Amino acid sequence: MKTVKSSELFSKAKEYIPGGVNSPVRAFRAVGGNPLFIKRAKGAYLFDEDDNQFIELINSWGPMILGHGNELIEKSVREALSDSLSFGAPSRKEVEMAELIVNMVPSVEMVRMVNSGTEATMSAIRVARGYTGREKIIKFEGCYHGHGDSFLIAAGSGAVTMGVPDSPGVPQGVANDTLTAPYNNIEAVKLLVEKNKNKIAAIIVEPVAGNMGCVLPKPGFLEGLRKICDEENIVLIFDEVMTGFRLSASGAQGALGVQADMTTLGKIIGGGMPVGAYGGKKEIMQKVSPAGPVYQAGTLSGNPIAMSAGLTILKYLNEHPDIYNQLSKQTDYLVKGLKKANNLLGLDYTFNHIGSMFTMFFTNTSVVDFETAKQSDLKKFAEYFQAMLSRGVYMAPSQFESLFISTAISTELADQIILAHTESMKQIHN
Ligand code: KE4
Repeated sequence: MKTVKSSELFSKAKEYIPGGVNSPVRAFRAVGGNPLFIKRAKGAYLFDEDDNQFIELINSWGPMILGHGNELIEKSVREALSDSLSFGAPSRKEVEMAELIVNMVPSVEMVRMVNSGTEATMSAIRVARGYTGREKIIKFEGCYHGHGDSFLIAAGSGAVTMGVPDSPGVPQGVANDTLTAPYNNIEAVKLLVEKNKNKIAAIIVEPVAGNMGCVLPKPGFLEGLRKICDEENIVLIFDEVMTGFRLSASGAQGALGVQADMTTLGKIIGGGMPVGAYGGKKEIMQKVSPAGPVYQAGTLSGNPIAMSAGLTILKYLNEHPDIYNQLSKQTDYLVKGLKKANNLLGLDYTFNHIGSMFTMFFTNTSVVDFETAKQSDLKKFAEYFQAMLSRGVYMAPSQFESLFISTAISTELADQIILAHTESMKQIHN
């Protein structure tokens, strides 16, 4: 596969951009080799600067659920362009967008638009702290909520001590207020709550985890969190930046039937444009400036071009809920084919999947949290990633990411992925 132009671009990029990329996971550090520089995309395909073509299972980390170059979304953006790119003043589309999100996500009664998932989660915990007057939060190991200081925290020693910074630059003072528990471990949460009585403002969780690979909540886990939060007056925040409008027209909450007090959103709601949002119960959201004292702001929040793209994709998903059954069926077909190929090779790697999200873990243990996800053979994963890339299938360059199916993945393309997978697994297990 020719990669001359990508390699040249990567060398130049590293002179001007840290690591040559604007987001670390794109640098292929976990899989080796140089990243490919993408020139354009259409439907289920990415095309790189050396004109290599790939069937892609990243969907830009979630947003492109309708595939690349969706005519409706692009038309709405083109039409909006002639009215100027940004006003920095309230606009009709922001009201329409807020109303649509409130109508689509039952637990959201009010919503504030921001520009990324990170902004959404940072803001949500500030509001939860302002609303409760408490300072500590609980997050789960392996869940990622963006790069806000409060979230870049590893588990402290023992399950009941404070967190430790997971990155230089995160002050211990911030880490002291972030407690961590293993995903799916409700007993650990109860212990933390007992040890920090009336000090915990919020529990933030990915209702279906995608950032340690796809990990599903065990039956009773989310319900257990809901119960604890009700009993202890803790704000339950579902970080649905990834699952929002991915697992159903009302996200994981709609698919799994557990409601949050606050919800953070991103990715799909921008249709590919930079958009995030946080929302929840009216009594909580009324705390947000200028309605209330909790400050949060943003120059490009509710940007009219981004709202045009977001309105178009959300309206489409809201009016075509059958899409989710179609995506689930297609994902089931693909996962079945991948599993069958593995079985014929005597391999029993673990698959986790729900709706149009899935991950194959290079371990045969069941993966229910970050510790079990980390039992995966990362060297094997890297070999697999490169083998698939060489066969024209572009996957997430990390074992600890979920893959996504878009509506552009037809049965024919799924068969091509299964074939590439079969050949790749033979190659790396010889
Ligand atoms: P952004 O700030 O990247 O828009 O969103 C942060 C975020 C928050 N919450 C969840 C559940 C998320 O998955 C994310 C971002 N997801 C990663 C992919 N695992 C984005 C890819 C990247 O970091 O480049």
